[in-house]
Amino acid sequence: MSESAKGIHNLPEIASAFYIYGDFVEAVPYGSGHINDTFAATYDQSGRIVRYVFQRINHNVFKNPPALMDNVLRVTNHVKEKLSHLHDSSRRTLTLALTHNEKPFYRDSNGNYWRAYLFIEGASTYDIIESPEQARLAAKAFGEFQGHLVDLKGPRLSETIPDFHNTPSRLANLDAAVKADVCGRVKELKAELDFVEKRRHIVSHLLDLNAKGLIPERTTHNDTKLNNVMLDDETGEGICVIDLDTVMPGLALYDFGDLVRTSTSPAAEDEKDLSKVAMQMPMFKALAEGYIQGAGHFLTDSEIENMAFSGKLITFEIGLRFLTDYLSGDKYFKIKRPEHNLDRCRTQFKLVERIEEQEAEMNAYVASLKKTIRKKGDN
Ligand code: ADP
Ligand code: GN1
Ligand code: MG
Repeated sequence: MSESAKGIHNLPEIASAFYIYGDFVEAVPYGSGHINDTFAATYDQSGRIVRYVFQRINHNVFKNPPALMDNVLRVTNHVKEKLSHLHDSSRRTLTLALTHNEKPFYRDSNGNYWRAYLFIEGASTYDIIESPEQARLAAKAFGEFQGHLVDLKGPRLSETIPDFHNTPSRLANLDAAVKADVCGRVKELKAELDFVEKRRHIVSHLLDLNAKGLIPERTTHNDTKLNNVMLDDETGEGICVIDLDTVMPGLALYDFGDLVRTSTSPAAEDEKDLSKVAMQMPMFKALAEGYIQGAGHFLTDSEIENMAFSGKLITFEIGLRFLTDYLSGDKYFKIKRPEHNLDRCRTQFKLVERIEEQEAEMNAYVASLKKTIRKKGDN
């Protein structure tokens, strides 16, 4: 978020809308998400300083914030109930503060939608993976999160962004952006567009398996990048899955795939030096182990067999989205420099190549894990 974004919002007005005990002190920009505007808000509760998170929901991206907040409330209440036996259950799922008229969001005088969460203290998010153990614990937390939602009651959750992980439709969006070429950028992108051309045939694979009944629709997170899970500062455990805006019907492999995308490479998502991009096998192995620890009991054979493929597909898909946004004039993802989305696209495509080089080994490792868990299940 730009510094001016802080200036344009009336943060004391937002603070006064929520039923939060204590005196509002300040709210400062926080985190490195690409979509919402996030602030760490400080309150003085009789001399004790406590923090909340204020978030402006990006309503250009999420067209129906009330429906989105209804999803978030249902999901957080469900997970909280499941974990209520734990002594620290309030750190293990997001907790919404309500407004004075008991709503989970506030619409400010400029038409922006805001929500407030308890700040999860003593835990951190990471933009870049640091160790296989971190990868294992992050993947376990996302796998368990999917497990908690298996018996979510009530109607299907609203699709907060339709076709969010529909890779064929993401490719069609790129094709349309190339055709429109509103910024005259197509001429610079021969290498990237050739790269896409060679991989057109992979985009519908998971949806084809879904249509054949081999991969079921589930309630999934859909945005499982590493910085969307908070790891406990003491134990390293994935204590709380956050950024719940895209929790909706999806395929489990979308979640595992995005973990591969964000937790196997030592390079930043926008690294310019592509020689730093790598698919580190120890990270992949740890992710696969952690995810199976969290979710292995409900995954189908076909889901497990496509874990490595999902990493390639989702990395390719997000690369397509960055490229589309670059071609369309950077309307979707926040950028900090003119070629930011192109740099992000290039790291994604490089990682796809790195995955392709090692896909056979990745598949062999997952097959060995599958054998172990299915054997255990037989006993
Ligand atoms: P975005 O959709 O823009 O990615 P997130 O919901 O992921 O927004 O929030 C951005 C960052 O703010 C997170 O990566 C995390 O570091 C921090 N954050 C979000 N919610 C909380 C919370 N409840 N407690 C502590 N930190 C949080
Ligand atoms: C966005 O909100 P954030 O920064 O966690 C995006 C994801 C992309 C990701 C790429 C709603 O995630 O889909 O994978 O950027 N979220 C939305 O870093 O589009
Ligand atoms: Mg986020």
